[in-house]
Amino acid sequence: MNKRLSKSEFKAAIESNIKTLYRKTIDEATVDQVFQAVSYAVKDIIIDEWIATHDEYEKQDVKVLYYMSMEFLIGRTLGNNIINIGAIKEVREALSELGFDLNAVEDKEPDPALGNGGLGRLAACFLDSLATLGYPAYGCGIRYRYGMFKQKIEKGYQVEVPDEWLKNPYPFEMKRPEYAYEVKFGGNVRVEKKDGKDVFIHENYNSVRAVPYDLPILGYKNNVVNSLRIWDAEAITNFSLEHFDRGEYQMAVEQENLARTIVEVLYPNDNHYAGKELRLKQQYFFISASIQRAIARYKEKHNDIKKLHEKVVFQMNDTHPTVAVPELMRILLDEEGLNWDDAWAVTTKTCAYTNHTIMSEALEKWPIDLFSRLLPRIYQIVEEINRRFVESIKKAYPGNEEKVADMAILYNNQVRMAYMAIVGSFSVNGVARLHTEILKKQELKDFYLMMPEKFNNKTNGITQRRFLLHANELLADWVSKKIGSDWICNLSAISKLKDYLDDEKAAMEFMDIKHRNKVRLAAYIKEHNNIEVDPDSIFDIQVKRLHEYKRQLLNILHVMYLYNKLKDDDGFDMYPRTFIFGAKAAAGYRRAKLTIKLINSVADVINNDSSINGKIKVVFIEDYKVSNAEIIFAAADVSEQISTASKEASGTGNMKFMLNGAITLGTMDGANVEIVEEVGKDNAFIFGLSSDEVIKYEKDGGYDPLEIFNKDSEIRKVLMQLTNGYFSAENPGMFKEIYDSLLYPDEGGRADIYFILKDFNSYAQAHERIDKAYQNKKAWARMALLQTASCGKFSSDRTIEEYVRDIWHLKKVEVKMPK
Ligand code: 26W
Repeated sequence: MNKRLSKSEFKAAIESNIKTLYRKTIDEATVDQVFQAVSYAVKDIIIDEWIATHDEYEKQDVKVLYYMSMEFLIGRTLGNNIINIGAIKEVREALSELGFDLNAVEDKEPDPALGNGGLGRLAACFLDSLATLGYPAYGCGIRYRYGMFKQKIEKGYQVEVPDEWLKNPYPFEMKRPEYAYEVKFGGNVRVEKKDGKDVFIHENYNSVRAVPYDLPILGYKNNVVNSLRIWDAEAITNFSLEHFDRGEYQMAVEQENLARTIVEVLYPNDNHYAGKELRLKQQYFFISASIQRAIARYKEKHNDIKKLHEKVVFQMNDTHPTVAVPELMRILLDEEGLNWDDAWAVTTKTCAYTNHTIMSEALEKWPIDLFSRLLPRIYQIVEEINRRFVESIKKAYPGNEEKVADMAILYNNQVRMAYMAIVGSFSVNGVARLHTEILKKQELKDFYLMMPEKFNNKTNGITQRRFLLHANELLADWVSKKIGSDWICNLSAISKLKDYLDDEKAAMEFMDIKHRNKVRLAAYIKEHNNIEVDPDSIFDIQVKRLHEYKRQLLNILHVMYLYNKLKDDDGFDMYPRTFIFGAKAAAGYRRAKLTIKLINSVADVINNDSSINGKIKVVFIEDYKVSNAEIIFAAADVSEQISTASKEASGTGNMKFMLNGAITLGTMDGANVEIVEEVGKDNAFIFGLSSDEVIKYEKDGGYDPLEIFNKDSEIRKVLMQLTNGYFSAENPGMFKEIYDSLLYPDEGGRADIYFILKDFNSYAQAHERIDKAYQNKKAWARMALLQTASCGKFSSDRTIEEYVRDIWHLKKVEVKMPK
């Protein structure tokens, strides 16, 4: 096996691990135990490269990126690690000779789900690209005891089950107690004069010890191993039994509780701010620990803290890590003794901020009383940042009090985190061109006008190594056979496939692979849902978090409409279609959960109606997650990207589908715009309002869904079925809430705020175009192949190179290993 282990050595390592870990022979071992044994064998190989990488970083004294994120949705790592050390063939054979199947062994790994959706998965793709490109970087996050919940569907309803990913020891993590730091909460700040200077003393606080665990992040066959550092909390128990009477027992118990609760669970909200105190604790906990560590590391080699930004950059993944700004200020002021101006200059050259959403309900605004009680010293610093910023607004716009109200960090008894992130950063970026333009022209217009130089776009990307090389082996091999394997580390090379667009044999092979992947997904669906689906039908797939703006509701209403047509209209026919959904709803998001129930209720009726000859099947895949996503993307014909225009900042699922040859059915939203630009508008199915139209309706009104309801009998029929028990005979009123939301104004005075009825007909027409297009097999194959051939731009390698060029300014490092 590559340079260091032969197949037989690898076999020996697995057998020896089984022996030392479980006191068993390989013949007695379970697949779970083999998973552990293989993982430790792989880890053994990784360790040397891990050490070598960090030695090289030390030696070259490189600038380091700290990617700060509450979420890293890394998914299973064994398979990717084996690919990245270049040993997939050897390991597969070694295991097979020992009587085990690599895929089955991989299946035993828990999916580390330390993230919700887009933002967390993006962070994971970025780490993959950073390591592959050889850039020095740490991911900084939280070691949640429970990650994203597992979803069970019971009687059509979502049920949340805790995700115990640490039930068995996770073989790839390494505890690093030598880098533990104390993090303080609550208490009060006393000011003392010392040598004529104010000294701020934090007292009566509660504290925990933050202890890091490192996960190796492997570059592709380049010996680079970066670290994802996730922080665990432990109690600081340095009390002795004699002191119980002094109230220290109580203190110790409190600290135990604090430590346990801080890292207990990932908040399962995506795009929805809930304002929970524990969440703010989590934020400060991992940020304070990460920054303390970054500064200590810097000081090992450097004595001028004013040059921190030359060796360190902090990228804040959305506003969740924004306390980094005042925390860095605190350390520079209180611990390093800088004056305000110097500390501020360092901070604003070190911090950068990425915005991932314009949904107003996602914006973090912490109540001042909560914030100042939990983080008293940090709050003082925020006040001073705000005071100085308000002064600068007044200077820029004399006499304009409205600007102050619109832009101040502290306003209305709230800390507006996005504004603090912008003010404290040297770079502010959106995640797709349209999104960045909306930030500049609408949401953050005032900030853009005042500091245009900070704003820039970085269109998201995905790693082709997970989402093609690992997820779709058949296609990956085929692509490499046709054009060589350059695409693995340079996705733009995949455009060479365009030479095969009019090669019928190649197009047939491409579609044959798609078919085999559809058979694989069909088997997964049979096993998990007990539904038979036909791999010859069109696989039309929408997988992503469940959110009203993503409009799974539009999709299922359209399925109902098609079903009605099949039943009512003798002249109507359609190509068989399998509509596949996968989505988790936040546990407290009632309407999203009701939409899941609706999808399952519609599926029940349609799948059991033999009168439609199986023309439509509807499948809701339980527990959509990174590991089954890989199977799903590979099998898709149609990629549903149907958010209300302007609402989806970028989307990254759209890119994963494209990479695997699925054709986009979408609105002109997020990165869809750039996908269409790459494939050409004739090779995508685009529908619906533009973002400008949506924004105009939102501002000026003028849209009344009742007009559509009254005019259009087919839409009306579908909506009536939400209230007449057609799909919920046991409880006819069950979906009334959804019906009402589409027709009657909400508290904000608007109905159908995501323009579902407005876009319905245009969506239905796009589906008709798909139905027609699919029947021309040759043309469809060409179009599908063109998707894969055109996705070069959407590699996260490209995205990372742009971040490096414009924001981070890192240097590539080469790691050589002895042969
Ligand atoms: C405070 C609650 C909360 C939790 C998560 C607010 C906001 C979030 C995330 C920023 C939501 C999110 O994941 N946004 C997604 O980010 C992706 C990566 O940039 C984009 O592709 C998606 O369009 C965007 O919805």
